[in-house]
Amino acid sequence: DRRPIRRALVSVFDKTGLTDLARALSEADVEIVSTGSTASTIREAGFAVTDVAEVTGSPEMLDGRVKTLHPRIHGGILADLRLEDHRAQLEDQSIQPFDLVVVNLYPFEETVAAGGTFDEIIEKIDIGGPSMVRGAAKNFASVAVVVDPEDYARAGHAATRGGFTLDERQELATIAFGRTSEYDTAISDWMLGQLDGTDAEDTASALGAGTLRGADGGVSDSPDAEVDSPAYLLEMDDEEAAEAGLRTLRYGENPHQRARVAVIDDENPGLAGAEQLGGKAMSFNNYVDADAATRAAFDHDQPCVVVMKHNNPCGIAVATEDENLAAAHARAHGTDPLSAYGGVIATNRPVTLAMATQVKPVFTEVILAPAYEDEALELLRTKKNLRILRIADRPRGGVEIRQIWGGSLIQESDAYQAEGDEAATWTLAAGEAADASTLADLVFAWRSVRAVKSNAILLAKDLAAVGIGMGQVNRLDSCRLAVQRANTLGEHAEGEQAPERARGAVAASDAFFPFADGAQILIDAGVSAIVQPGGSIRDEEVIEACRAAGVTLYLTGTRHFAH
Ligand code: 93A
Repeated sequence: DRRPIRRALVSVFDKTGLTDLARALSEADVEIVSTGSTASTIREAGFAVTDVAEVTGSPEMLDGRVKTLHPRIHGGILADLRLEDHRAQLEDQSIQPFDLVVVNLYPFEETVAAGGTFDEIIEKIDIGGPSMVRGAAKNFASVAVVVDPEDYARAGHAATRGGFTLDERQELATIAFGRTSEYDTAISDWMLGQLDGTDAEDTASALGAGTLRGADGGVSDSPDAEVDSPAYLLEMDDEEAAEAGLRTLRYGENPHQRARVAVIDDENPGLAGAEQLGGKAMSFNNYVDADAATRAAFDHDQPCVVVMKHNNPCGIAVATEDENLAAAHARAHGTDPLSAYGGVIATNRPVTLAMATQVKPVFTEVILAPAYEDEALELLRTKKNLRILRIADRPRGGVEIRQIWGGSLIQESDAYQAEGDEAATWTLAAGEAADASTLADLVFAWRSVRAVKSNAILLAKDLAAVGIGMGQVNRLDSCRLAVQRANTLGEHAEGEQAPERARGAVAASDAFFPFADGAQILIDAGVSAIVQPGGSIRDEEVIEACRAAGVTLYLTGTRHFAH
């Protein structure tokens, strides 16, 4: 399947190795057809060469923009010589076929790198060269194509040995398409860099390019400079998205926002690829709350139930050793029964029928658990809208990425591995050491408070939150809110007053009290013990307030902000 080389088209910008190639081809009696300065270089070296203009019958035009773009050239490159009909057509037009095409392209990349002007760079976009290369590569059945001076020696050698084999021609064609593809990518990247930021992004996503260039907006050799265009993640069609592990959501945080969810690791799909056992499709906000809920539930080693609303727990409780999960759910629901309406429930244990029976009457958006007892699942499935998800046991720790303007924040996830999280390491700063049940509540409160958006104050009693103050811009207000919610939201019969649950509760604060005033609010409400990191320059004032009231105060030395 060798094809003898009788006629070669040679058009090279870089003349490296050209003379040696011309010599080898001449010695093998190959006719060389060449463009302007390629032809003159060969001729000056003393070898015979035919000018392209002689073949086409028309002169180079438009400052060289049109040299080889002619049927007498491209017919000779593209004819499939295995076909009788193609051979006949060439004969009709007296076009002679080429057996070898040797081209290297205008130095576009080099001109950009050398800081050429806009017009210089545009002129270095080779049109005729890639056309010949692509034509010859497509027609590797009949033609051999060489784009790399490194391969000239091979070409000369092949000419004397009866030509390249089919396999060799196919390999050369593959190299050739690699080169034209690289060349066009360089052009496309440079063009994109000529647009201003907004246009570049729009254009990139309209092209489905998927990548944008680095901050300099220019061409970079380093693929590291490429960043994923978030717009592209929404713009690609559903089929493409599915291939990339993306699923289209009905909408985003609000109905006018398009949205998708991406599974990063098929092996560990986590929440993003969790198995849904019932209910409507998950929404964007469902995922946000489900994420926070599962994290909070798996922060606890004991059986735990969390009720999440708007990324904050409105209920959280754990079960004691001789209790079942339903007891924890009842207490978590009891933290704030009003807000539990429309919540997302997560647990770190299999859902029992008893728990499912309690969940059923409460309007709930999503329930997530590592497993469901058969009867529990059957019962929950009678609620057509309730999204039921089976999740793996959620590991603690890992790495998390949050997007900011122009970049990302990357950090180790917060987890209870920090020094100071073990009660044994806490410092008793005021009052008497807590008894076993108070200490258990303090440990529960400390483990739960980090699920609350800062500034966070969590009041707990009997292994359940009873009052949560979340997301306030000062700690004093979070203390007020925790107490107020503890004393107004407890379950009570109609017409009866809500139980004053702050009295006798314990309190956890996610970060130190900058002043004694916040702690004083808790003390006045009757909390029996407080756990907080400490570390404020006014720690002494806080300690003194607790001491004066006989309130137990532990310092952990560790804080757990959640912003
Ligand atoms: O200007 S082009 O885009 N138009 C053409 O028709 C054409 N034909 C060959 N560029 C063209 N070439 C390129 O010219 C080749 O890719 C090669 O890089 C260069 C060789 O020209 P010369 O032999 O005059 O140095």
